[in-house]
Order: sequence, then C-alpha cells, then structure tokens
Amino acid sequence: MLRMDNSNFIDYIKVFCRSGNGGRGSSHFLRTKFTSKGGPDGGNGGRGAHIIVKGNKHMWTLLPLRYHKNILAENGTNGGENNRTGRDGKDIIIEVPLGTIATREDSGESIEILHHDEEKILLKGGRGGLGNSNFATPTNQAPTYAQPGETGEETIVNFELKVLADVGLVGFPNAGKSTLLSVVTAAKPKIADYAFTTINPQLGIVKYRDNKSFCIADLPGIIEGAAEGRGMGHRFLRHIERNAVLLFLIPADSNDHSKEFEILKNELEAYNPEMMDKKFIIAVSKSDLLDEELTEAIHKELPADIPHVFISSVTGKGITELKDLLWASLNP
Ligand SMILES: Nc1nc2c(ncn2[C@@H]2O[C@H](COP(=O)(O)OP(=O)(O)OP(=O)(O)O)[C@@H](O)[C@H]2O)c(=O)[nH]1
Ligand SMILES: [Mg+2]
Repeated sequence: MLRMDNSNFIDYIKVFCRSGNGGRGSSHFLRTKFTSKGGPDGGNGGRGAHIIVKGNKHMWTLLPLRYHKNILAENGTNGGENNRTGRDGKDIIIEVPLGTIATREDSGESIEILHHDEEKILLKGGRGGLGNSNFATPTNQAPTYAQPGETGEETIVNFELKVLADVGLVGFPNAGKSTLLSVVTAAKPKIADYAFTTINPQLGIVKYRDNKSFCIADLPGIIEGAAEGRGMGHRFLRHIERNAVLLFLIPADSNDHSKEFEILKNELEAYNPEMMDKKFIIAVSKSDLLDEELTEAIHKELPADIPHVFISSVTGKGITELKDLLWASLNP
C-alpha cells in the first residue's frame, strides 16, 4: 500500500550544497641513494566528491532533506611522491522521490528525476591537479610546476517535488475526492464533512483488471482564486502539472455543476495554461443523492465535449465505469 504520512509531507526545501575540491598535484622528484635529483614523480590530486541526486520510487517526501541543511562533499586528497595519485572524495548521493526537480540558485539550471535509480550529478567535484611528472618535456626534464586542484562548486539548491501520478483529482473542498480515493485504492485518507480536510497530496494505486494499475493523486480542494493564493493556494497546483488525466469531481448537490467545472478549469489555466492540454474527465460525485430527473438535467448541463460519469463512493455506482474511462484515457 502506498501512503504518504501527511505530517511528514515536504514538497519544497532549500539546501546549501558544496561539492569537494580537487586535490593538489604533487611537485616531487625521485630520490635514491645515488641520485640527489632524479626525475619528477609528483602524482595527481584526487577528484573532489560530486553531489549526485538519485531517484527512489519508495520515497514520497523530501522530508529526509530537512535534516541536512548543509550538504558538504569531501575534497580529493593531494597527489604524492612516486606518482601516487590522491584519493577521490566519496560522492554524496541524495535520494529523492520520483518527480523531484533540483534547481541551482547560482545558475538557475535544473535537473529532474523521473525514474527509479536514475542518477544525475547536481554539483561536480573539482578535478584533481596534475602532478609535476606530467610536465616533463625534452627541454625541461625537471619541472617544479604542479597544478592546484580545481575548486568544487557551491550554491543553494531548491528541491521541489511534483508528485507523479497518472490521474489528479480536482475539485472544490468537500467534493468527495478523498472518499473516492479510499474506495478505488487501498489508501486511507482523512475524510470529513468540512472544507480542506486534505491538506497534503496523497497517492493511491488503482488495481485495474488483469494486473494493470494506475496511480491517482488526491489533492487539497481548489477554490476560486487559488491561482492567486487563496485557500490552500497554488502551492498544491504544481502537483497537478504532471498528471496525464485530470478527474474533476463535481458533487451532485452543487448549485451549478457547469459553473463549478468552469471555475476549477479557470484556476488551473490561470496557474499554468499548459494544463489545458491534459485530458479532462468529469465525475459527478455523491450521485446517490440524485433521482433520474436531476441526473438527466445535469447530464444536459455539462459540457458535451468532456466525458462524464455519475458516481457514488457510498453505493459504488459508476465506479467501474469510471475506472474503465480513466484507463482508456491513460492508454488511448
Ligand atoms: N452521499 C454521499 N456523500 C459522500 C460521497 N462521497 C463523499 N461524501 C461525503 O462528503 C464529505 C466530504 O468528503 P471528502 O472525501 O472528505 O471530500 P474532499 O473532496 O476530499 O474534501 P477536502 O479534502 O476538504 O477538499 C464527507 O462527509 C463524505 O462522507 C458519496 O458518494 N455520497
Ligand atoms: Mg480530501
């Protein structure tokens, strides 16, 4: 079962990072019993440690990063005599949930982790300097010059998690989103008869026929003005950006079903116009509250170009049809 512990859900965090400096190249000359000054034999410095980001499909939060406000990687050690190369710094691997974007504050560059075990270098360790043995030429057989190691990089890094789910649940507070999640997946979200019960995204896996499955994200309710920060605000809208399909939940007892859908759609568009390229499905939730006449009226009122289905998480009505519809939209 996939569950996110609400209290530990962290989807944005800043961390100061520094990769390791390269070790200095050595300037040294071979000494034996018989030669006071033999050839140059200074070895190269070791590489400074990289800071690497790695995807872990079992993680759902950036919380572990909270305990590492500074991530400082090891320096390479200096080169030595007898062409001894310095030791490389030990790379630091930061494990993150899939869907994490790490952005460097200095350059604005971002890397994104989408796959399990995927690794990307966030900050490069400095190269080790070359020892003086590299600089011997026919005309200068005793160079004293050895390179210093390259310094590592340092910057603040912003880690941001955009939950990767196939389907995102979009709706006003109290629309029945969490209840639906609890019915179609093994997740046990908090359900209650007041607005903003859900304050953190929660994921669940829908087991579909023949061992097929897909992932649904239950998100905090959206209200008019969310894109400007009202209600739970835009903080959670970013989790919708990655969903291929958006399932709009409009409760049967809404005063104006099509208007409610328009408001939700406008908020998403105001936040990011690209959201309009996703596939939309409307589910009229709590339809156990409807008789046939009302059902027919709502059916006529809803936009004709968007598929809709009447569901009830209480009676199970329309749930199979909904799963079929979602699967078909995800796998056209
Ligand atoms: N009659 C009926 N009530 C339902 C149904 N689904 C949910 N409810 C009720 O609607 C209320 C809100 O349900 P939630 O699942 O918490 O709603 P939500 O959309 O997650 O709400 P927020 O997290 O606040 O955004 C609860 O009292 C549920 O019992 C349904 O199919 N039929
Ligand atoms: Mg909820």
